[in-house]
Amino acid sequence: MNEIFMLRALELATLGRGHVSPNPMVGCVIVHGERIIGEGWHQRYGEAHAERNAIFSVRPDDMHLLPESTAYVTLEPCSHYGKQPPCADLLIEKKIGRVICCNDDPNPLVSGRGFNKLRAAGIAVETGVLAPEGRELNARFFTFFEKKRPYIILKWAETTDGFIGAVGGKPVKISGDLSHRLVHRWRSEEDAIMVGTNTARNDNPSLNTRRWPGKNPVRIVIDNQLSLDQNLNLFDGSQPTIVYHQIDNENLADRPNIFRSFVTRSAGPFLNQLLTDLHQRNIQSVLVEGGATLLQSFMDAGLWDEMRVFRSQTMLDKGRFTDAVEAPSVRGTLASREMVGEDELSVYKNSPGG
Ligand code: AOF
Ligand code: ZN
Repeated sequence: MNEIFMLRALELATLGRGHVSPNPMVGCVIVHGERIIGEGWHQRYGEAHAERNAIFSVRPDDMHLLPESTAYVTLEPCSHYGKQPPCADLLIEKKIGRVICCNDDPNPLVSGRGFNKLRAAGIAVETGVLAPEGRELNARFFTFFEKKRPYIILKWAETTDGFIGAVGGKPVKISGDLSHRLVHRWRSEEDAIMVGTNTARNDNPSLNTRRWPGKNPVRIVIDNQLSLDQNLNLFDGSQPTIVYHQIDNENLADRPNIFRSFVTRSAGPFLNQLLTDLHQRNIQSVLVEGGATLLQSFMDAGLWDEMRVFRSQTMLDKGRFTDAVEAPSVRGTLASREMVGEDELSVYKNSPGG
């Protein structure tokens, strides 16, 4: 039965998707005997945690059952005062009988302390139930705290003959309309979107979510020499844009919503420095949308968690585009494959379950 109730808690947690980052998605089910008497989830960043919502969903008539009930929570209850008071304290105050979780909270403010607090109050605690499912649900949150970098998704569209575009030319349309819309949805689910210099210059992308009703992520562009035209859509100020460059000049004037961030040549690999900076800015996930050089450098450094590749039915016909750019070759384990309109979408993961 433990797994069935935990599956329900995991399902509730997903209702927070797109609204709780950089917090994790968390769900909670309160069970008396075999009856669910309360349910809740973390609905919005800064607002009540899952346990609080679940406890206060219990009918007044059932409140006295809490000491004989079990709270199934997808993550270790928190023990600290953040934007919300500690969930462990609430569970203790309400005298919950038992707490069962999927995973320990990797956030150093909590990690282990939530469980210790509960145990010290005499509450039975069990963790590790559906642990892989819990980690998968919050892969971004776990990667952020464990690897000290954002979760990285590499995304591209390639033609049947294996090309991703042309070097200097106008953008070539590769994937179809449904895929395009899906990418806007993906953008709304991540904290940031990143492109390289050539993509910013040639495609002049807006990198927003205008085709999906979700939030707009932070935009990131690599512009080593600060050579990009300031009239590009990326610099329209509609969303924050972080520019990583290697020009050491303290006098660079920033504009509202444009943040220039210097990456030195001497202090270690560029990508590592960039990811450390993003970690410090509390960015938990990045969708890297190209071009080929940037995607390849993430792959070569082993710094990626997912690849999402559209294969379209179009041919680039190398005869017409002498400067056609070959798509990177995929790596990792195939996690899923489906059709999106006319395009085939394959998702690869760097580590199983990660
Ligand atoms: C829980 N239940 O539903 C969530 C937890 O600033 P705060 O107070 O919202 O705290 C955020 C941290 O609390 C977050 O980084 C994570 O460690 C934990 N999230 N904990 O017990 C929840 N969302
Ligand atoms: Zn909490």
